[in-house]
Amino acid sequence: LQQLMAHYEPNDPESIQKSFARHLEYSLACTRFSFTMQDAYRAAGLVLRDRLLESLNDTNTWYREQDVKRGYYLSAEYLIGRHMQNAIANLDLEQPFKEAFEDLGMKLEDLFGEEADPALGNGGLGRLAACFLDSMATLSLPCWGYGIRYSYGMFKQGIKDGRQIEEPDFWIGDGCPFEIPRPDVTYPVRFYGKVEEAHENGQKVSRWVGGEIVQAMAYDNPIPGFDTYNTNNLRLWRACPSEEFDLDAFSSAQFQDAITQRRKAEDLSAVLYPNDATYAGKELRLRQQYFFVSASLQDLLREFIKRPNFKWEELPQKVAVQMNDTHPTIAVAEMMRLLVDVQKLDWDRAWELTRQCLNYTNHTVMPEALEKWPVEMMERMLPRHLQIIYHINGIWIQKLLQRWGDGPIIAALSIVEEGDVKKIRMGHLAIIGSNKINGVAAIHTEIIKKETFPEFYKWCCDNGEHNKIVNMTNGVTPRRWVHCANPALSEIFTEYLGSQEWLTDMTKLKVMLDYKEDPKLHDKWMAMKKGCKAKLADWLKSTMDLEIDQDALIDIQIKRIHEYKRQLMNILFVIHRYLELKKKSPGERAAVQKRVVLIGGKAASAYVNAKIIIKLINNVAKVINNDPDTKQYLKCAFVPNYCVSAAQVMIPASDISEHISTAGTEASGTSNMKFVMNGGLIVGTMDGANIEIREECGPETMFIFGCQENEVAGISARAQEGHYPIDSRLQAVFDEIRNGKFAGQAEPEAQAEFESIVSRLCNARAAGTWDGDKYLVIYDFPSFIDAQARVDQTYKNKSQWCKLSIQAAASMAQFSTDRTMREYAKVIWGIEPARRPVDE
Ligand code: DL6
Repeated sequence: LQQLMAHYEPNDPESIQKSFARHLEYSLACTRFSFTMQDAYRAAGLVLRDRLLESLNDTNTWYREQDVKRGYYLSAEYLIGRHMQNAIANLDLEQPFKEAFEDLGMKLEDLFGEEADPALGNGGLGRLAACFLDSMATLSLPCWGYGIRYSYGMFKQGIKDGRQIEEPDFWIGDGCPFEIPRPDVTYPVRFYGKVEEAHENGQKVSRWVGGEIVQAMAYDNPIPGFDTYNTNNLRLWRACPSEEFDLDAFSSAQFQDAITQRRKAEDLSAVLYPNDATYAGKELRLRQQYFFVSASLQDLLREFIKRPNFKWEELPQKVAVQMNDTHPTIAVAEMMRLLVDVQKLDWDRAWELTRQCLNYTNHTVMPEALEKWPVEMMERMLPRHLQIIYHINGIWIQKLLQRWGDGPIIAALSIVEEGDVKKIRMGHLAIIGSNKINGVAAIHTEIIKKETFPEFYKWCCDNGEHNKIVNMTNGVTPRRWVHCANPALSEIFTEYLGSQEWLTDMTKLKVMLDYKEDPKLHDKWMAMKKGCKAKLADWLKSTMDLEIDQDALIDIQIKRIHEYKRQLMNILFVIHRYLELKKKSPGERAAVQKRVVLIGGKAASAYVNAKIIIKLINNVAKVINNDPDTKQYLKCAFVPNYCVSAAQVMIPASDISEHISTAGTEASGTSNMKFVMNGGLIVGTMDGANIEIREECGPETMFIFGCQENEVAGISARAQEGHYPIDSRLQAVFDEIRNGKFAGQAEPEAQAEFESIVSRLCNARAAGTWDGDKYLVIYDFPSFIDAQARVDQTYKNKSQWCKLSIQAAASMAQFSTDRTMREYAKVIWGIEPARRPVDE
């Protein structure tokens, strides 16, 4: 058997075809005469899965044999996107797959189109986690991801009468051919119950008993690296009821209870919370977090303990854990529980190990995203953890008192927030229990030190731990975001560089700078953009029946809808552009640069203002696109259901994209990186990673506008004093909205909403609060208009534009997640690559 199993599935086209036919017939029970495209996709997925499995198992064996230090990424969200195209590329199977399927009369693109888009995340944080997985595998880093296998991912966004509607996304409907259920890998996870004190061998011990137990079952998702034989794993946990069905209950009144209990267990991993930057404080959310954290830590400790002659002292040399935002930070208390209560280590030793192994990333400056759990809830649900947290806090406060004496800083630094509702601050727990804390772009890391956690930073500096808070600028994977999303651009790079090496070392792209003025390259580059625009046009036509002029400048803003991201400012500018066009004679209009403005993104279901902004965009689009005077020159659309696969079509086609958050509010942004890698230029503020992209690519490649982060407080203060003039061009836009141009009597509800948005912005006295122009739309608007005018002006000169586009795309090496992951591995985790040798 060992010999039989040692053989690898061959990768030539004929073997792929045979394997495909076998899966169609035997795995999916199709017949030669009847199978659908969906069947074909699933069978092709299984062909890939066979190969992924071989590599996953061998990689893991290799890591074990080498006894390497392992990294574990704990994240409540992974916005993975479709697997198939990426897996084919990373396994280096593009050519044989293409041949195999073309020979069978099928196009690979059609197969790709059959795959559901696994959206187990909300936005930036989840997509970043997915890019990290790709880079960890590509760098042969022995790292796994852990998360939740939600049955329903991010909701599907529909638009009805201009408003967002949310539909469930049952992405695993017909099963996902890429995942591997592991019924043999399950862990019990307890909730509720009580803590009993007891004595064991003369020691006082705590026992968490009673309550309910849910089983966490593993589903493995192989993550193949590019240009390596390593395949890592994303292990997602599904909640299952603990006990099998009690048939006796059929005849008793407990039957209903039994069903309810089972359902409650299954509910745990049923749905992803659709909020990104706001924290809702719901009990199910804490249950989800503890569920996946407990299962993951049990699993990784089991792996550690399995090593021959393991010693607890070695844990930090063998294990590094990254907590992705506050969502998994109950890990601090759970690690302590597992080490103290289960493994019987003494407290101090366990605390040292915990603190050395765990690390925490902050992803947002929005204070409302830093989770806090009511003590009452935690006491009921996780009574032992509350005890542990109190104990950690007690020791921490003692340390603070010893150094600084009593004062307000003690309350500010405590894990427990006093008040009407006493709460546990998970951000504080994470910082105290971590080895390193990091921000996700240079400006963001500075804000964390000075504004989000200033007292902690003071503590670190006082203790000589200046490097405890570090910066790890985000990135994106060039495999998905250039090679798969934009094959034509990938071909250009490969042609000019003579190899695909740039896909694992983007510094190689600097060579392109030598050709940035070369007319031959310009021709190819423009043809590439044209092709991407044609693809976008087809996609818009087929998905939303929108026709666009492919010669127009394509201007895109795609991201979650948030007031701080200022989609509102974008649509106000579109109205301004429209009004300007209307003023012109037909002859004058013809001289204006044609533009198509596309805006897409989901709003959290309870985020009222964000939903009004979506409605406004749709209503403005309706007016503009139907105005015979202007529709040739300006088109605008809200693109529904923005998701990873939509991004893969939209991003390559853009000429410019909007990254226009108020300075100091966007932690990093990552779509900015994807756009520039695809030769799009940025209209942006000095915020997040825009700042670093500008440094790398050159200021001439970016249309920067707006106030700087250090000016925001002063401007807000002046605004509150009433010194907040409104530019006449913006005033004209406001007047048009108020006069009912975009809703009016036909839609009184929408009219009232739009007016309320305008009034709120103009309520200068309340600026700096939720009620005023908190995000300085009015202040930044005139310079936004200027930036857009510079865009039009620059775009007139096609070869200048092309040169800037090449220059920017070729200067993006810093923003590959390969660079980011190398930094995490070196600075935070202390993990080395462990490349699996070539198989004989
Ligand atoms: O770090 C990834 C990504 C950043 O690029 C975005 O700037 C930031 O908004 C996003 N944050 C979230 C929500 N975070 N929480 N909690 O997605 O992270």
